[in-house]
Amino acid sequence: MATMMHDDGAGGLLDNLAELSNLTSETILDQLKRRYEANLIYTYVGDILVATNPYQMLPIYTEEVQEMYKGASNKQLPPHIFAVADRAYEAMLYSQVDQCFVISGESGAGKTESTKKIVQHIVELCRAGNTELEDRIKTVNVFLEAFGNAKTVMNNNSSRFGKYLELRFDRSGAVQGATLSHYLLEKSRISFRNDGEQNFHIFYQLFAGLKDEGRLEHYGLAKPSDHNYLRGAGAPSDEQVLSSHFGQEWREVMGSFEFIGFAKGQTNSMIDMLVAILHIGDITFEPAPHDSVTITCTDKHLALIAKLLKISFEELKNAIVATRNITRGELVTRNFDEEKAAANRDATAKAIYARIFSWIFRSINDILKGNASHDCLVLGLLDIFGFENFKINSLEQMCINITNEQLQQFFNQHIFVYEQEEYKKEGVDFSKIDFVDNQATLDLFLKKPQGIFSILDEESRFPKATDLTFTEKCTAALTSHPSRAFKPPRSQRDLCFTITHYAGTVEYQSTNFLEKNRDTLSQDVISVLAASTDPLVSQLFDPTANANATVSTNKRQQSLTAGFKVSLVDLVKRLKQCHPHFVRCIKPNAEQMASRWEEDLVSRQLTYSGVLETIKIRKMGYSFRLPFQEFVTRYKIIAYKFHENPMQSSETCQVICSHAKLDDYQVGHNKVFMKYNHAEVLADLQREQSSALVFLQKIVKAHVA
Ligand code: AOV
Ligand code: MG
Repeated sequence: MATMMHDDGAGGLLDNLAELSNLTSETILDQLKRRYEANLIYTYVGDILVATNPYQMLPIYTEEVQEMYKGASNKQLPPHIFAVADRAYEAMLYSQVDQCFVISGESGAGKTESTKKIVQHIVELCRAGNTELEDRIKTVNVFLEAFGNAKTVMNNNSSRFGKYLELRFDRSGAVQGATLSHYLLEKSRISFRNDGEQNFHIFYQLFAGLKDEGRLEHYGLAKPSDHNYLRGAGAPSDEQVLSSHFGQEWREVMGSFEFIGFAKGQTNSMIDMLVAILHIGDITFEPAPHDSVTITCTDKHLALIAKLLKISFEELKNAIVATRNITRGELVTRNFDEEKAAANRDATAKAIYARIFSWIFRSINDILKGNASHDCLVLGLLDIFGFENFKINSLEQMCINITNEQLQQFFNQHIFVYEQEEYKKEGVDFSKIDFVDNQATLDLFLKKPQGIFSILDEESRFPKATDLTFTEKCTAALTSHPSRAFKPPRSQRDLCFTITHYAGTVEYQSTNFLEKNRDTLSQDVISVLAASTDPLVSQLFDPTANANATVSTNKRQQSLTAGFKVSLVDLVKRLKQCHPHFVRCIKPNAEQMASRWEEDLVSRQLTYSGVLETIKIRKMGYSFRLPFQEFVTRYKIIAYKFHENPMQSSETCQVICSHAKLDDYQVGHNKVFMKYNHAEVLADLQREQSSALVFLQKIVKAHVA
């Protein structure tokens, strides 16, 4: 790892905080702050990259910079996200082992931007491969963000889903294909948003785009604020939607669909479905006798929805207000009351959107799959939704925060647990470093039968259960949980509880937890949509097709949290198969402003993410380690003559290390343990010796000739 000091003396800025001699929270904060003020947003902690969000475009991602960072592992360069990308790509080729990037940080800290920079650099590194595929991989982001991101109070472009991109390479490093998985789209945003938040970007882009194309009228649209799903405190005004960047973004989204290879007919069906979602949100009801409802919006309105979705008007009307079952050979109709009818309407809109989202992923995967060889190397990039703590937090925030909790645990395992286990196994001297282990908090959610998810699932299956009985059961079972992370509501009848997460204390409102967890869509609605004459609509709702083959939605009968748990386990399994590279994103202020440093906010993030402990373990520990055999093969040239073949033993490794004048290394039972900067020292010496050898061989050759 290249590391550098920018100026001398006590006031110097360190590229790698593991070099700090006086290691305290204050010195770390001081370094990061002064680096941030000098627009040095990247800093190493051993081999981990800390990235502080600059909230402004810095000229550090240009082609020239990219060129400079090619082969960065062997150069003395300041810390950079490109260097991390480069190192992972090199490591993959050198060791022929799959690698992954684990990018963490709270909402708005810069995870998605970091992911994009890594993709940008990796695509550049493997230019020799399938260039069309590389360009497609870069383009995919445009519409994934349009459909999956939205403005929240924490981030104007917040990812409302998690994604894991796997880039596949042949053994020589040429890109062969890519696969994208998505995790838990926050589809509730379609029908409900907290104050100050917006719906998914695509709806505003759609409006502005259709206006520019003069097609609003054709779709029965006029102003964004006419539609329930686009209203609310914090929604952009009509002028803002119709006369802003959204129109341009729409053209980019459409251009990307075309470039990636989506058929025009399918894109058009998708547009029809998006418009239908907005119109579905405007279906209104009034109570009618016998706990039923009458639809109060016009037939014209319903007919428009039916036309857009190419379904039967009558059947749509029936499926929205009631459900029919054949019971013992008889058709039984059960009417919905106002609340149920509204929930059914919103569930329909959310299901259409979620299925479009999954379909986009499936289509991308078909297009990007490339050469599906089994003998390939993988670089995985994980970009999830960051830790959230809003005024009102619901089941979605809970799943988001558990995912972050799980990633923190993955980080802890790698940085602290495995590390210390290996020192012990290899007989290496090491004083133990304590860290905050969050396994008990994960158990509080995930453990059977007494975790929050198990209790929620059990209650969801029980027709008489309510959000209150769920909250009461949690209180009874978990108030004295060993994690001590669960705090019951203040009053017995309150629908809330508090969890102390690794990154902060969050109060969850348990209102609607059961309904959200059941995640049911009326069978009647499914049947109506499956019978659509539009091939895409019917395909998305075809009950016989294995339609939703992506991780988050393939378990259609499962509850939301059961599906979530399966995908979380799958994600961790995949990450464990790779060698991880960690990027920790830091949010410098809550206002999303450039050049603004809020000490408390940063300090809190450094504390909960365990940066101080990480620096300690990186400073004291040995992040670069090689088995004797590999060490001797790579570096024997430093201490031995070309024709010599020393034993691949601990003694030989000692000889090489002392020739290289390494100061603080240890030789274990099977491996040499070195500091993160030793790799560079050894590589320099190895290069020097190799070029001297080549030079000598040339002279000898010339002499003999
Ligand atoms: P997130 O992915 O971590 O939040 P983003 O990557 O979306 O955060 O970053 C939030 C915003 O910060 C971006 O839209 C940019 O305006 C700005 N930003 C981040 N990184 C950079 C950078 N390197 N250079 C310039 N601006 C940057 V969330 O998805 O909400 O958890 O769910
Ligand atoms: Mg994001």
